[in-house]
Amino acid sequence: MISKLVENALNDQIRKEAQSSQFYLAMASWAETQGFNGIAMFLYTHSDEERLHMLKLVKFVNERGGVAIIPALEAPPVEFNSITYVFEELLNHEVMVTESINNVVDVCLKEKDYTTHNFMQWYVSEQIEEEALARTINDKLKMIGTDKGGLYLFDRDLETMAAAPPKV
Ligand code: OFO
Repeated sequence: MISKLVENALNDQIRKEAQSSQFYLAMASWAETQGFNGIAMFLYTHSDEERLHMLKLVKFVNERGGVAIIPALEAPPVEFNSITYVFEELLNHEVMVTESINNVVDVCLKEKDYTTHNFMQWYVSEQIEEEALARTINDKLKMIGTDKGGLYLFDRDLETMAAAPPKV
């Protein structure tokens, strides 16, 4: 059984994962309209992964005697300035999610909830990977700068990455 404080922290995380999925979906859709099909595929896949992160939390909360709350979501932007901006925003968003996960872990420790603490370790590792990936992508984009040929190859690279099966 989870405490009210742990339940609230997990429900807050459910909202953040759902919001991430929504945000990346908007990025994917915009990239698709700009002709970047590989980047769009990568972002669609990323959006799906965030939904799975949310779902995993929903099931855990309910399994542990709490009540998962399916949240209303803010509308994400329709337009993005550039591909560089999209991935800068993605990295900023992941950093915010990492902080939020650390906060859930903190609440678990304060409440001496070692079961939820253990469950959350998957998210801790996942964030290390996601932040690292987002940083690598941002570094590549910095190297590419305004080179159109570079961006074309980058788009193809991300298509290959998107084809990799999701980790759940
Ligand atoms: Fe759910 O891992 Fe990104 O936000």
